[in-house]
Amino acid sequence: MEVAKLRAARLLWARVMERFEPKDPRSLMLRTHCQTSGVSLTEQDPYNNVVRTAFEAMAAVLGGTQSLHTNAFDEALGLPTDFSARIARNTQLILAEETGVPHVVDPLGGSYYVEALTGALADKAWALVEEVEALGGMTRAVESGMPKLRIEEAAARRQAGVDRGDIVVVGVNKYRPADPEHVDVLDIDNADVLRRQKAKLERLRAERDDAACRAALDTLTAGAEGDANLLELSVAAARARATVGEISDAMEAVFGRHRAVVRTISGVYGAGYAGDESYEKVRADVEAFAADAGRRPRLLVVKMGQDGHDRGAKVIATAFADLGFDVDVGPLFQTPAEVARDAVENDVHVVGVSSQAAGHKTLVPRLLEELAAQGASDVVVVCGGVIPPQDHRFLADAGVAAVFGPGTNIPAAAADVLRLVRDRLPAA
Ligand code: B12
Repeated sequence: MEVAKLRAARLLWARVMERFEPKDPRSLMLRTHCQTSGVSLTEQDPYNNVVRTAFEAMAAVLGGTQSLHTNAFDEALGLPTDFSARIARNTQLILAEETGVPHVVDPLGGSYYVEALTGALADKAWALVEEVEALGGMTRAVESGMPKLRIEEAAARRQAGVDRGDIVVVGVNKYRPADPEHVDVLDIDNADVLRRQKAKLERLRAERDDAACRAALDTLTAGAEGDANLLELSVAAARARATVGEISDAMEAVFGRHRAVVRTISGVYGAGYAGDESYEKVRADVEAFAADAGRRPRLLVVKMGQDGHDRGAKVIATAFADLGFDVDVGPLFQTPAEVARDAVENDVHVVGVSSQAAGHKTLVPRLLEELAAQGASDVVVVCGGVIPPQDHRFLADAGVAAVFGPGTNIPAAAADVLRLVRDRLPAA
């Protein structure tokens, strides 16, 4: 499939470029960089990821990529260590130096299957291009939320397939090892990183020519008011040692700041489970809770700190809603205090923190403090996302009721969350 994807992309690129009647025929040639998949890599049985990455890298080369990034096997646990990065690098060296595949142009060209797949993919992708064009182009399409919703639908459908076992993930929903493998994960001291970054900023501000920096930022703001080349002006500001934050502020003064609208989809996850008994059992338990408690269990799914990964949060939100929970979803980049306020205002039973960017050890304890300060320590706090097993104890000690990492089966997690909420309810 990935080989056909690259071949189809090359076809479509040439089709689009032809419209511009390029003077140099090389403009018709698509050059690509590929990264092997991160989302296919698992926390469970992580050495399987070496094999997955090797296959994916091979597919990229067979598809004719010009440049390649191979992911490390500890992808779903944390940032790579020197050990895991070396294996990822060597995967490329073996492909380049031992297999011989890079020496052949389009080695699968002419295969009936790959040609048919390439043609079918090109047609389907072209239909999408036309749909986007009909919306007025990609900028308009993004504004309408269409591409993001399609991605979220695909993610929810795939998650239902994995959770139900229709899509096999070795080591996760089939052939799961009895004794989980222990892997050393790179541990980063967030407080130390913050201290060092602040010191670096202070040094930069002390050493730069402030007048020149201010002038470059003012020119950028003036440029944003007109139709100047903002990239050029931003580069000039960066050369005058302006920070990314200051460069953004200079443009924000004119354009304001983008506020993403949180949209959620419904029914897509549940549809993947139609007629499934264990799924229906969880739904029935949720209904029973609603009957007993007078309202549905209410979950607030949140993203805190500098963490823009929202796919897991969205998948959880749609799946829990399909299972009968009332679900609120917070915006990206919230502070613990904002989350606590939302939890209180929405009177939720449970806050579900989805954390992918390793902020959990800093942000989650603060959230628990904020909840306590706002008189809401009865709210159950659970976490999900990329949280290495060695941090689970730390979070439990801080007051987190459960941690659901990558590979979590959602109906099972929903049953656990429901039980935690029931346990926390005052006895009738
Ligand atoms: C997809 C992805 C991206 C996408 C995100 C798209 C999006 N809109 O979300 C893109 C390409 C944009 C991206 C960018 C970056 N990424 Co990224 N990304 C990933 C990746 C490969 C998969 C995450 C994912 O979507 N998984 C699929 C979802 C469905 O799974 P999930 O989130 O784990 O959720 C499941 C469970 O965890 C659980 N769960 C999750 N939340 C909750 C909440 C509740 C309440 C419950 C009950 C359960 C639950 O249930 C879900 C279903 O099973 C991970 C690695 C990995 N395999 O996890 C890296 C990863 C998270 N990224 C990483 C990094 C470093 C980045 C970048 C900083 C890279 C860079 N230098 O630019 C940027 C930062 C972007 C930003 N603004 O924050 C690192 C974070 C390192 C760390 N934690 O120490 C990771 C771990 C990869 C790595 N090892 O280096 N990334």
